[in-house]
Amino acid sequence: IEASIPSASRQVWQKFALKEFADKEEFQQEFIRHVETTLARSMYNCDDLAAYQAASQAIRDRLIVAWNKTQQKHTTKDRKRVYYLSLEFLMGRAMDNAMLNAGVKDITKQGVEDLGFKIEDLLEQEPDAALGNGGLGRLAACFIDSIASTNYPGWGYGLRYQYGIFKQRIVDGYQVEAPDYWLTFSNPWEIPRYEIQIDIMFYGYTRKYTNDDGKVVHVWEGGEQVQAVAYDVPVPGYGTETTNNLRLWASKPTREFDFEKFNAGDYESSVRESQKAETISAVLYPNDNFYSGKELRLKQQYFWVAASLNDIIRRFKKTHRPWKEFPDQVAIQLNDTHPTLAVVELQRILVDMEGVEWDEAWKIVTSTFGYTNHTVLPEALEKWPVPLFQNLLPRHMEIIYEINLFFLQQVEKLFPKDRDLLRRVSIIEESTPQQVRMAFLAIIGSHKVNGVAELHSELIKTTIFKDFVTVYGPDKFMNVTNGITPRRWLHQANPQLSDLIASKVGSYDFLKDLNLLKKIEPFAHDPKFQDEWVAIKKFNKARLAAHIKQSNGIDVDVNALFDVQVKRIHEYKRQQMNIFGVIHRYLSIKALTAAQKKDVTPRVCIFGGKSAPGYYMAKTIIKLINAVSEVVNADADIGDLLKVVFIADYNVSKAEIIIPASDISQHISTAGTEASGTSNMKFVLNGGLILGTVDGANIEITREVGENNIFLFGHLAESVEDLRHKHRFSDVPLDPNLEKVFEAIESGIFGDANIYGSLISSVTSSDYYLVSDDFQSYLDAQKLVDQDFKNKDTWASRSISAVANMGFFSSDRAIDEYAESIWNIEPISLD
Ligand code: GLS
Repeated sequence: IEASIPSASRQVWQKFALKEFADKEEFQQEFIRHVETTLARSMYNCDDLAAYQAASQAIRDRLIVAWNKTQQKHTTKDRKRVYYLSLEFLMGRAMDNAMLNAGVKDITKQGVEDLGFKIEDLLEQEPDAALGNGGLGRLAACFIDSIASTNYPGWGYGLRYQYGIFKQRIVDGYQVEAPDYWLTFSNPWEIPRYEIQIDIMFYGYTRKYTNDDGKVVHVWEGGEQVQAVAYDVPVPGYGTETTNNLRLWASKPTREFDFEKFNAGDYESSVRESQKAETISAVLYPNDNFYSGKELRLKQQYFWVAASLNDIIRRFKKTHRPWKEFPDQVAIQLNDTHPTLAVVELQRILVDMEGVEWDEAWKIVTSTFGYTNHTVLPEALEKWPVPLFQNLLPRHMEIIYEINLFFLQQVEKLFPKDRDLLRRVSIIEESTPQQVRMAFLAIIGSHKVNGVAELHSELIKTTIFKDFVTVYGPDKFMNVTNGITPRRWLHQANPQLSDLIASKVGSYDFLKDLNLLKKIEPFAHDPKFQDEWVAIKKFNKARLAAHIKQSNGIDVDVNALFDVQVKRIHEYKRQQMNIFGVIHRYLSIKALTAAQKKDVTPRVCIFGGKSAPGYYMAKTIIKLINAVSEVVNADADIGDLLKVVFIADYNVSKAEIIIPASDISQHISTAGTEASGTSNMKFVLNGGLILGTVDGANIEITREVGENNIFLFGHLAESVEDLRHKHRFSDVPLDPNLEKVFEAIESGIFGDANIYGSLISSVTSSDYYLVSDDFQSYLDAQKLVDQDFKNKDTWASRSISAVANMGFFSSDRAIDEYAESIWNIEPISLD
């Protein structure tokens, strides 16, 4: 390596190599150095923000020492690595996690206290890195935490959006979006790599010629160029020095951006061109589980995929191995279909640029990629119109046709004369215009395809990808049930519960081996342990109550049952059913006598979540929740028996406050629609019980914690199709309780009923999400919750048992499964 220092000089380097700070004083020294030099401030003008920045710079320096060591080790070991390609990394805040994983939490806490600050105040200064929409993006964040914590060599690749998911305000009950410009103050957790610049081309044309060896060579040229610049985010593992890398790409104009115009004095239009380049990575598309076929989105995808592959290949080439060994060194995981262009791009690089034969190249490609599907919802499946695709990426379009041709020939051989099968599995959908089916391309280009919970993995084999099971056999398809990192979702969000568990487990080892939670099960019926357990829940509820008071001005009673549904607002997740249930509860309480009211279990119904900006129905649901909240909370007949709260701008850092405070959380999607869900796991891990449908990971949670420790209701996935059919072809009577709820809304007690017309008619006409079919069963389950919550001891023991059995849902377990059965990689120890 050219830039390496000659051996003779290395001693000096080693002598002065940066060391990790070992104690409080060393931290303070670094802190003050950053205040005085990096920030150019002093003790006379150091506010909480400056203190946060200085502290995070000091911690970041420490991460970089470990990061350098890790990268050197991984380079010299030269073993296979995994690259996790995800358009979303919903990281949240970094500082608390960095302190914990780097093992400097106490040092930092005491260190800043002596200097006149409180650590909690500093942590509050950090904006969330909200580069994702919901579960899919947060899963990627948990996964890279686990890859580092389990010592696997692996990088994440994503986009460095300047605007993350929008900020949500509630105005007059409606969602209003504001841009999330999260980089106002420099981001201490990223290292710009201005030297890593990669040219990316769009548009242009293709041509071919025959070279001197008689080989046909394809060229793609004449397009627009932009540059990808790398920003590295260190990802520290917990309880290990391993610190991996998350590389995020930002788009910049190329150096030669339009010299002609510039020289001709047309500065404005030359600058406009350069601004256009920067918009590629400017903003995250705010849709969850929904495809919107915008050209800029396809540009983002190609930009990110091309930069990442270029980087991966550059690293591979340094080892001077033959191409056929590429899959022995590199595993690439496609997080949903968003990075599927990588399949085509790798084939293009191998065939067009590196002169590898098509068949050999295709073998390398398919051995390299794995594809994770995250949804069966038809509206979420990516299909790009051929004309748009062809214009933006002409050579890629040709290669896709070629891949499709070879694939269909293979199918034809296996199933001669089945023309309909060929039509069904073709990458190109024969519609007008034709469409490129990205999921099919991802399946054909990968050696393994996985779903994210058992039911979901079965469903993809029997519904959307059925024909591919026919073609490839069942072995290509597998399940890896999602998981969550216990570092953030237990220890960081709920430090007291983590401490209590540690007192029984005997150490914090459960944060690395979550199955050790089993050790608390013998204490499920221990009154003293129960008391401590319940006191912590109450503390967390008080913390949330204070937040609610501050943000909504609503007083809630911490002794009431806290019932929480926080997630993206979507019809399939059925927040509408929840709010209809709340209205039913409200009407029921109002009909009670004073004596009867004494038996009511007081409840606080808490909602949170963002709607996609263009999703009318979801926005109407938010409006209804807020309208009900206003009426119910102001009703003197009701008092503390029922409160309804919509917490605005739900995000990762709010989740860390909300989740530990729940008694019951709702995961009530129509059976078969929620691929997995991951917040369900977070709630149970924090001692909350679930009210849920037989869907996604709820099913495996039930298996692990036992049927007594979860409230299940509703129709099963296998009945959904029949029920929908009935709604289409006959008059299904509306559930009578739901009818009363609709009458109440239509009477205007929650304001202008016209606003909710479409919400009601979606249930009364087709009821695609089976709200009416499940409503009675839902109310019954709710009744059981009310009754059971009265028995405090039993409730506590169920909560403890449930937590004791959550070991399976660590993302460390999920990553081990991916490593073993898809990536074929092994951990590397740093010693
Ligand atoms: C999602 C699913 O909807 C969730 O059920 C799943 O838990 C998550 C991670 O696998 O992926 N798919 C999606 O498009 N957004 C999601 O949150």
